[in-house]
Amino acid sequence: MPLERTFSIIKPDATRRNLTGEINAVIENNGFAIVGQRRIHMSRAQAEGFYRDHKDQDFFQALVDYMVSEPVVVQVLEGEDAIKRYRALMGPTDATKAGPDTLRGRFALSMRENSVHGSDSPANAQREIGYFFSEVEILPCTPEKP
Ligand code: RTP
Ligand code: MG
Repeated sequence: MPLERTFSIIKPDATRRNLTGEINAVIENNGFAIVGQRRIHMSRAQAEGFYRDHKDQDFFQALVDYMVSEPVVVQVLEGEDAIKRYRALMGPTDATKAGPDTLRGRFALSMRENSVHGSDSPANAQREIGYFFSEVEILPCTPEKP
């Protein structure tokens, strides 16, 4: 199966609790390579644009307030079947329904403060990666020669 890329965010509740390293260890131990990564403080316009598909939902303003409340870490993850596999590793939006081995099961504080984001489709992965990264900022390692 060819390598696929997905887009991830370590959200404000996690950066605030110094969980970036711990979450990255889980990501890497589950067969993903972090091929792009940057710590940013999102502007309101950036957060609104990123979550534009949710703009008519009642939680939209609270979601934007939360996403601009502290710095986040934006990432490009690479691996086989990365989009589906990272969603599985994250666990469901509602962490009370998330398994103990998932990132949200381990780290989420609430429905909103659920520690991580991951793209939910190939089209969204492409849009979200392009929203925060240019191609020259994404740097996979060269495979070792046999
Ligand atoms: P994400 O986009 O961040 O990966 O999360 P998701 O697909 O699991 O969930 P989605 O439905 O896309 O919602 C985006 C984020 O909005 C916050 N949220 N708050 N009822 C609420 O208060 C509520 N519902 C969702 C969460 O931070 C969720 O991840
Ligand atoms: Mg979503």
